[in-house]
Amino acid sequence: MSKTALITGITGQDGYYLSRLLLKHGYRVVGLIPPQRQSNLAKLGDLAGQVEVYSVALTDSAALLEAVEQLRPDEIYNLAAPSFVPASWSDPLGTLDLVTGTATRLLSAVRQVGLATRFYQASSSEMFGQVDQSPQDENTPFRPMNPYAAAKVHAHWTMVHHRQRYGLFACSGILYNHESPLRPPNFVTRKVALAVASIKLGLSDRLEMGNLQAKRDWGYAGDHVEAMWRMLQAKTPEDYVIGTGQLHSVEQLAAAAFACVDLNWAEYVNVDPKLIRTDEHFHLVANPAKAKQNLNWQPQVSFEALIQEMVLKDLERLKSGAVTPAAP
Ligand code: GDR
Repeated sequence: MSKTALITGITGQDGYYLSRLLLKHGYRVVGLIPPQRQSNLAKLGDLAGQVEVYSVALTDSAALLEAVEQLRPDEIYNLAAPSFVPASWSDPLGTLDLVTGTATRLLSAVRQVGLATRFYQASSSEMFGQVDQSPQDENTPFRPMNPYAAAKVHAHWTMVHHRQRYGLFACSGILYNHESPLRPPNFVTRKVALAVASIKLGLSDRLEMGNLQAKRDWGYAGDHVEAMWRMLQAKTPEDYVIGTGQLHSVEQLAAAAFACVDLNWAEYVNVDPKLIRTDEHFHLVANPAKAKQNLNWQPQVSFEALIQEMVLKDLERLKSGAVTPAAP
């Protein structure tokens, strides 16, 4: 019999790649989608007709309990969260409620229903924050620097408590930045890809950026969701750092993207001081050795290949009118 997986945040980037992977493995995939977000299902594109939708408010404990009782999932992937980090400063409490509240309600439902449901919590490298060691691994302390990261730390510990106290098979994937053509344009990789494609087609003439010296460990979303799935197939529930182990600066990202269309980034990129973050960090890079050893997981798509895929996709979308050009 096929396994059932529930996914919160199914209409986001990771929801798409994870659904695709689980469907490939023969799962019945059910998205737990709040009623007001049903229209987002279209974002799943070709997968929309292959996944089931269960309409439920993620703030409603009783309704989530009922969902777990009815659907009897083998696995739950809790991906739902506001993902644009700076936005958490304008709504710290809302961020905490959504991130921690959803994880706590789902874990509590799993415990109450009493099935052997395996639980994945989407944690973030942002939890490490102001690090004094690089690269980071599963033993690096958390020193979050913004409300988003603090909320993710709380959700992470809630998951750990459920594992320790109630014996749940629950895992946390501490994921570094992971990107794809499905990234919304407010994130830097997609912002750059769309701008480069727009400039190449003569639809824009410059790109305003924040801190060009900020560095990130950028991987491919398709690779990172594979790690999520492998965590829940393992013998024991454990937490894993998932990243490429390679740091690139925003400047290197811009240079790589412009190079895809034979342009020189320095002729088009301006720094806008308003886009520079005050809570910036420069050293978040993964040591994914544990994932390699225990899960046999390794990233497959290089930084350059990822950026090229994103730029080419935006060129295609602009030519077909599927997206509007980047604002100059
Ligand atoms: P991040 O992603 O905050 O790391 O969180 P984002 O793409 O927004 O920023 C990456 C880095 O680029 C710098 N930067 C800019 N960023 C944006 N968005 N726009 C700009 O113009 C710009 N110029 C420079 C940023 O300062 C930053 O250093 C992502 C999200 O997916 C989180 O949900 C996830 O938890 C973490 O990655 C791991």
